Amino acid sequence: MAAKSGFTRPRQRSEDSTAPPIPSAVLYVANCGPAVGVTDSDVLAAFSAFGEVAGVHAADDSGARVLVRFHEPAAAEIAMAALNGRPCDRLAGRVLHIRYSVPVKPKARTGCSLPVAVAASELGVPGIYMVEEFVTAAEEQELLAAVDTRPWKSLAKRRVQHYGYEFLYETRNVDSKQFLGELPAFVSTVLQKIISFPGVKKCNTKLVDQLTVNEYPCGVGLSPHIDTHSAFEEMIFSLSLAGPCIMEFRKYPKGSWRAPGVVNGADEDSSEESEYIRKAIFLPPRSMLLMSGEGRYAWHHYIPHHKIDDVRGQVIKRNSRRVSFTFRKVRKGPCQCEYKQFCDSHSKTS
Ligand SMILES: O=C(O)CCC(=O)C(=O)O
Repeated sequence: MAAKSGFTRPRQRSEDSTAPPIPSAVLYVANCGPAVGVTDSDVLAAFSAFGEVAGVHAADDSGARVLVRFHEPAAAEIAMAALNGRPCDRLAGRVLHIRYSVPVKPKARTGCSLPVAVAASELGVPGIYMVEEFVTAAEEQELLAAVDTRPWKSLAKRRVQHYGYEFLYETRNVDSKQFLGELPAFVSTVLQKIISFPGVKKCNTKLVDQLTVNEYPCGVGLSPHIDTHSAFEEMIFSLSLAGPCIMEFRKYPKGSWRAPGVVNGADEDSSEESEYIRKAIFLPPRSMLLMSGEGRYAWHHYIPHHKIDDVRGQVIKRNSRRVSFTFRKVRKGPCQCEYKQFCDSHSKTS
């Protein structure tokens, strides 16, 4: 969406920067969008009070950030002064966080496609494990049928369901005090099987207690992100159903953790660092992926927004949908990982 609109999230300004932000006619508005109950027409009504609005677009696939494009930069400036960090009457007192948006930079062409691993042992990312045919075709159909009879929540480009704890896209965290209940019975076979998954560390309590089901239509992927350390424990399992995809892992050598909603979940065009290590793995339907250790804590994972994937010269079409079941365990205290520069718990205590 950001790429379609031609604008994206501005760079994070360093704290000691004294340069004022450069005004533009396009505002990047956080805490606003369908995931937080605000429709495009609500946004239009709220911002039209300051000048003629040329369009409202999703800023990324979070459903909680939009781009508001004015015809005149002066109108954007007035809206910014009136609404940034203040309750907006026309949006039931919602506090918006607004910055001037910037044009999307053309992507650097590498000239070569990324080799795609078909086994975790070939991937070269520590802590990543993958098992093919983790569930049978019959179990896959049962899991899909179970979620298809339950209500979906629509985000900008995909649909989700949450069990155990609600995942909050605005903060990329959970409210650990709001327990929704045990994980549903339809995943009990999966839960039994993951105990003996390669790479699983022994655990005296439940291995997982939160489930996010994602349904991606063909051509839709997921923005690069590291799951917030303070939200979830070390092991994250993701079961692919209904269709295949490629998952890319990115390590930013100078990478650091930034506030949720700024880098975590940012759209793919807004990476601030151009240099990073890229690795990719093919995830067939019915495969289970475990992200743990360095691969979970220090590498971003990302699903490219493709309709077709090139796996070692073989063209693999994405299906009409891919449904993933991501199992995580909600963290109850601060994260004690050794990857401090990626850790929000560390940044809060230091
Ligand atoms: O779809 C997947 O396999 C991964 C989902 C994921 O990373 C997420 O929900 O944060």
